[in-house]
Amino acid sequence: MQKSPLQIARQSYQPKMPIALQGNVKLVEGAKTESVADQADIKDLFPNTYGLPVITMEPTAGVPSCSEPFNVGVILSGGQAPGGHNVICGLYDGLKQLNPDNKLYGFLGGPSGLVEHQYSLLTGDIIDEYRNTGGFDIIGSGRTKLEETWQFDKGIEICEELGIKAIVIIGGDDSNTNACVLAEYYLQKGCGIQVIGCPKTIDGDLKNEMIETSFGFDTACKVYSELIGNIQRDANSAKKYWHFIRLMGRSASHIALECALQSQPNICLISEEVESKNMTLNDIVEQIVEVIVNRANENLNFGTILIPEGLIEFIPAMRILIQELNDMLAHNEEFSSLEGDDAKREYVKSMLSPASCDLYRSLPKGIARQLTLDRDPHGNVMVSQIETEKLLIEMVSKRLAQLKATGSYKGKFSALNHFFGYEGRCAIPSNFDADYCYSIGITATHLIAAGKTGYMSLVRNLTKPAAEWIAGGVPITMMMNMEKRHGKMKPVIQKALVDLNGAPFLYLKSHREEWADANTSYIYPGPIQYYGPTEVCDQPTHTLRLEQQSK
Ligand code: FBP
Repeated sequence: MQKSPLQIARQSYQPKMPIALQGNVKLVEGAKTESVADQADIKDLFPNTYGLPVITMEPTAGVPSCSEPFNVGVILSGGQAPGGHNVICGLYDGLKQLNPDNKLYGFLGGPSGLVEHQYSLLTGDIIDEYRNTGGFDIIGSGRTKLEETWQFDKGIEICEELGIKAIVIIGGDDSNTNACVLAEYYLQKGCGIQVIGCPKTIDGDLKNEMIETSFGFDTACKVYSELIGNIQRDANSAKKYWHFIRLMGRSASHIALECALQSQPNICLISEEVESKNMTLNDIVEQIVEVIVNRANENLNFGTILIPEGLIEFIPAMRILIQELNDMLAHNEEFSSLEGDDAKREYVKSMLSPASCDLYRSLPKGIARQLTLDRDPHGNVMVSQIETEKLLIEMVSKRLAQLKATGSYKGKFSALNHFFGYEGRCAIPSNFDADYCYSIGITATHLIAAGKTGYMSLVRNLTKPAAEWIAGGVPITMMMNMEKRHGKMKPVIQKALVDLNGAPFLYLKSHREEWADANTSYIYPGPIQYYGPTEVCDQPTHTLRLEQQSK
């Protein structure tokens, strides 16, 4: 594989680590825990993994070692996030440090690798190729859900064949929920296989009292913010375009919010606020139009608007429409067999409630079609495929034309659309993500060596220098509550949406009028720096800093 000079340099970067993980480690158990809500139900469903204590790792004398060698299997689950390879490198190094005969197997293509017995042995040569690199290509990822007992039993078969003592699942909230279900099942079966989760997702919505941030969020937001900054400088130079920029993040608006804090755009929509204010699509359009008109009055016919990818689902009427479509399209062979967009459109209209039908008809055809595309494995619409930024441009443009006709708008409106998602998910991890992920991997090894199961690898105190980070384990049941999925109540890790009373959102709220109207208050963050002064290279996200400062 040919490499750029930066790739070569990054291969020998040694991630910074907490003092506690630099030598031998002892595990200190705290008090027993409770789930965040629905304690009786969660306890009932997880009799063996409920109430476990939080674990903290402390340095102790001696060198890390274990006399009996053991094997571990690792799975990458869901969307790519920068740093995943370093979790695996940390796991590998941690295992070899404990006993050079320990082995690490990678299950290929995500959770399906466990079920279909697709795996490869990860050797030192392979691991070295992937140190501090972006992507999940070392073993691949996938979105198969591990939720049925026949899948769990197939997992036992392969683990017994390969002598695997523990499975590490690197994933988001759903994958870690499934990790806990698997841990519980294996305890009930008495097969002795441990399961440990690791907190991954660029979306930033796997966080709580214990998990300060999911890995990948830092790098992805820095990449998008660089691109937004570049666009802002272009906008401010040419002074002729409005840029509508949609950002990945699925339901939560954490990415859009963080990018706004880093780059100070003229407008940043936050889905959670739209929902709390019960805003319609027209309300959102009016809000954008007001800023455009005000800026046009100052002869500023340019600007930037950040749009979270999940926005459309947070508009109450749209949510009802999408829910109706989800229900209608679930395993609907009649719909799938229809030929052509027009036939499909007519079918959908005939099946919707009158209110949803009116809304569906009012949407541009392209957007309406995107709403009926294939669902994800959870039966949800894939928001990454809905071009909300184009919908907003079309609606804003129509509204401005009306205002122009009445003489209340005299500006020029020329808009460009962008969608940033895949550009950031496999970037070379920032120092923060490279360090954080490596520590998550090492921590997971210690949890396994100590016989723990049903835990998520935990590294916290992340706004401090890496040496002061605190490593440990958090019982996954502690993060769970009951939620409705496919019409049934299920135990799931609670997803963290943007907190409208939280410091990051309040910062945006207190500055957005100034950012909307100012000639320019843009920040141009520039690219991620890997080498140089610590205040340039090692800073965590604004979100993390503001959240930790407000505690
Ligand atoms: P995870 O939740 O699995 O980490 O994936 C996040 C994400 O990048 C979302 O931001 C986005 O909506 C989705 O994946 C896109 O999925 P796909 O990779 O299947 O297109």
